[in-house]
Amino acid sequence: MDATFLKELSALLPADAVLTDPEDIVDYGTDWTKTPGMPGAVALPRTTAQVSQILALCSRLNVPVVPSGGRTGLAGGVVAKPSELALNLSRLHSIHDVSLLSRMVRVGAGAITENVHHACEAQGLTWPIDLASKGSCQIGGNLSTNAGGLRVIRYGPARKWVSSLEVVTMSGQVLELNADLEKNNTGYDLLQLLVGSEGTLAVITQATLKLVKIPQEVGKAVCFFAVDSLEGLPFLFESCRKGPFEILAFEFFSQACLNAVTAKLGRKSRLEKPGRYYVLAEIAGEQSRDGWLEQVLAHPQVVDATLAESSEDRKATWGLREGITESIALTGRVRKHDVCVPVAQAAQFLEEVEKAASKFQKGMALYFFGHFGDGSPHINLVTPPGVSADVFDATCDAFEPEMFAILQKYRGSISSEHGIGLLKKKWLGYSRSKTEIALFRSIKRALDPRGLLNPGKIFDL
Ligand code: 2HG
Ligand code: ZN
Repeated sequence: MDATFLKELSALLPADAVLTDPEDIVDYGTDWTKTPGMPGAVALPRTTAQVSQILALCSRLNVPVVPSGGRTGLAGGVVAKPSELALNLSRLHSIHDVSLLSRMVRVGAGAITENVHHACEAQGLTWPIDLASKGSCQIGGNLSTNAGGLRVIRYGPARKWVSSLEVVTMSGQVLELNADLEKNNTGYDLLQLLVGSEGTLAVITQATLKLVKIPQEVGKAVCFFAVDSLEGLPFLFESCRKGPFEILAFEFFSQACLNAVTAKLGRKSRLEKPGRYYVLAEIAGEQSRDGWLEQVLAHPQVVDATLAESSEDRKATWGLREGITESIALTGRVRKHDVCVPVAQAAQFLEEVEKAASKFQKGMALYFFGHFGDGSPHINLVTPPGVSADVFDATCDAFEPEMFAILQKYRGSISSEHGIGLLKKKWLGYSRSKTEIALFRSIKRALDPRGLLNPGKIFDL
């Protein structure tokens, strides 16, 4: 990294806020996918003013910048190169008092999501974005990627739960977008443009988050079902939608996922009879559900079911779903896909993908799980035992175009929640037209004319 730049950067920040030792910086150049990366240096500002000065300096000296937070992403969005500065926002972690009147809380981009949940809990409120990575991920990253998580079916993604953003542009200008207004029809919605832009348009430094009442525990239960085929999933979803309760989550996973979790994490299935697929439906409400479960169980596709009502039983059932990513990671190399299709066609789409994958099964194993109720399954491709990394990679390279061609037929999205980052940009054209991508480039140039902010992420300029 250029010596003049490092000298000027060090003059702007306290000594402990600039890291250059390769051992100290290596973790700042990658995310949970472990895509190789190594920034030239890391800056750890504590204030918005410092972020602004750093970006102004980088603009003046033409140094590319990769913003990051908890680095729990799954698309390589924070992967940095030796010519790039990693700008890590972790030290902007303030959490201000919750406003009960407006039901909002102002936080720094580096506030850890779970800490925000804890801070709001005492007031009976929560930020309703619930992610498996909540103990490490940060609000800035949640908003930059428009994170989804386990309760999108009930609350929607992160973009619905933000009222204002403080951001810094590449030239160092600080902007406050929307100022906590509930309504604001004054031209383009820049706040919503920045949510989900993966740090390519501006750097988020603070956010005012919208909160909801913590959902009441009354009548909360987790139904766990085993079904014989993919067709059982829409049947169960429709049955739950018709049921006398509210659905807070509707998740599914395959037998292969259950095997991975039970084997690797030492957990047990909570059902006696195995199925090919499992559904975890979290429900709540005071109305009696007598007879409902029996009626569902009578369907030929439904093999077994159980209802977890106590908080321990609910937690144990959720553990089977929440442990999947970690357990699959232990089985070998993994390629992750987080697609979205219309919910009414999700089972049919998965059937087609399964069929297409059958001729590749010597070199890769297919793991389906995720957010069935949002039409957003996770498709993980995993190395089968005894298969080399090279064979696995070649098999995935051959299968993925087939999978995305199927997705395109359903007019699906190549990313429902993890974003495009670095890893999925070659597939962007399956979900976005040439005209849309050309507009993306125009927007990028308007905010960052020299392409210095998170270069090469989402698309190439
Ligand atoms: C989840 O839903 C996350 O658990 C991670 O989005 C999905 O590991 C994955 O592919
Ligand atoms: Zn997910």
